[in-house]
Formats: sequence, structure tokens, C-alpha cells
Amino acid sequence: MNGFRADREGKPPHRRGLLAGALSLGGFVLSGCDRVSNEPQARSILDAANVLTYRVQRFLLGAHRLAPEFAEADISSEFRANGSTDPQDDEYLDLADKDFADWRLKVDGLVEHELSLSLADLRALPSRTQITRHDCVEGWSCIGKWTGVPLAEILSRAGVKPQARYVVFHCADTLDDGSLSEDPEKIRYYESIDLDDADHPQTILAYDMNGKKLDIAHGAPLRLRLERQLGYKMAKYVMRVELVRSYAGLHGGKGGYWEDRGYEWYAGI
Ligand SMILES: Nc1nc2c(c(=O)[nH]1)N[C@H]1C(S)=C(S)[C@@H](COP(=O)(O)O)O[C@H]1N2
Ligand SMILES: [Mo]
Repeated sequence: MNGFRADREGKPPHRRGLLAGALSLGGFVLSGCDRVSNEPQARSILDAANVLTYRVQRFLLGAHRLAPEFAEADISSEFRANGSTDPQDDEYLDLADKDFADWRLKVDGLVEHELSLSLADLRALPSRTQITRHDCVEGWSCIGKWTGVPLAEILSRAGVKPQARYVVFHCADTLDDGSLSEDPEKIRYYESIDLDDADHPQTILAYDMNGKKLDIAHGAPLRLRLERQLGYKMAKYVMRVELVRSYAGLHGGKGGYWEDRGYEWYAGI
């Protein structure tokens, strides 16, 4: 097990046997991108997430509970792209022009060793593939297959300092700040998760989607998959992973682009 923190008890990452029940999902069949809000079962899961606090949810469900995984046949024929789908930032366009050969993932902040990793470096690390359902807060869902490096593999190589509590993802895409002010602030997408989620076996930085190189619409060259939370947590176009003690100093202080605009920081499903 990855276990970048000495105090964590490792559990085998592939507990597929335990998933059998979850996989059948009682006739919950999705084709394409169904509106999850129309499914009473899914709706109640989303509602429950709003009611239960982060701590209660963690206590009831366990820090290592796996999100359901699906079969190849369940993969949505079209996976909707949402939020930024074609960043126009100069820096990003230059990287994309060269097929991300010059792109590097920076890992810094409260770490023992800062890292700068190319896509080849990431592909040389242990990988995980998972077929999962993506639920957007707007009420649609798609099933896709993701391959990438478990975040824990990267963090164990960087060495997480004991003061660190959160992982911040800094992205390449600029959005306006969504305010109604005359001169809206331009801001790059950002997100954060805690170290329990960072250490979860399904938390991966994905470079492949449905068996192909991740495309620009879905976050090339690297995007977070965080399967137990809603879509907005899963930062696309990740450029930098920063270990911090607190996210209070990050933009609006709520831990993410959408959190600073009113959404929950812990978007459990
Ligand atoms: N960098 C970045 N990451 C992002 C977003 C974004 O606008 N920029 N949108 C989020 C939202 S709301 C969702 S639902 C998913 C969409 O992922 P997809 O385009 O692969 O469907 O990405 C999330 N991550
Ligand atoms: Mo979303």
C-alpha cells in the first residue's frame, strides 16, 4: 500500500470482491449521460451528502470506502465535458502545441523533496485503472475509464511533512470570477482535498481516458479523479500540486474555485 503517512494502516487497493454488491446497484442502469437527478436513488444519495457533515460521513462510510466501479460495457458512449473545455491561456496553448512534451507537474509546499515530473515520469510510476461514474453538481452523470498514477504514489516520493493537512491543485485554465462586478477578476481554477482523500486508492492523477490519451476537453494532460466526490472537485489541467497546512490563504479561503462561489468543500456522494 502507498501509505505516505506512517500512522496510516494500509489496506489492499483492489478490494474488488467487496464491490460486487455495489456494482449491481439494484438495476441502476445508466446509458450515455443520464440525469442523475431523475434517479430517485441517486437523488437521495446527493441529498444525503448535503445533510451529512463531512465527519459524520467519514465515520459512517470509512475513510477507505471505495466508490463503485463498473464494467467496460457500462462506459458512456459520449462523456460530457464541463467547465473549461478549451483553455486559451498562452502558457497552456504553448504546452499543448508540443503535445505537452515540455509540461511538468510541480509538487511543492510542505514536502521533503520538491518534484518536477514529465508525463513520461508519471507513466513510469505505478498506475491504476478504474471505471467510475462522474456526477456533476448540475445533475448529469457519465461513466468513464480512467488510468493514472495514484496521488499517494507521488506524495510518498515527495515526502509529506507532518504539518501538511491538505493538497491543493493549481490548474492551467483561467475563468472569470463569476462575480457581477464590472471588472471581474480572472482566476485560474484551483481545488483542495485532505490527506485521507489523497491517500485513497481511487484518488489518481489521470493521463488516459477510455484507453486513450486524455483529450483537452477532459483536462489534458493530467486531471484529478476523486471518485467519492462531485465533479467540481476533480481539477482538470493540473499544473501544480501543493501541500499546505491550511487553505485559508487560497483565494476566497473556502478551498476551491466553486467553494469560493458557494459550493461545499466536502462534496461527498
Ligand atoms: N481546471 C478545471 N477543472 C475542472 C473544471 C474547470 O472548469 N476547470 N470544472 C469541473 C466540473 S464542474 C466538472 S463536472 C468536471 C468536468 O469534467 P469533464 O469535463 O471531464 O466532464 O471538471 C471539473 N474540473
Ligand atoms: Mo460539475
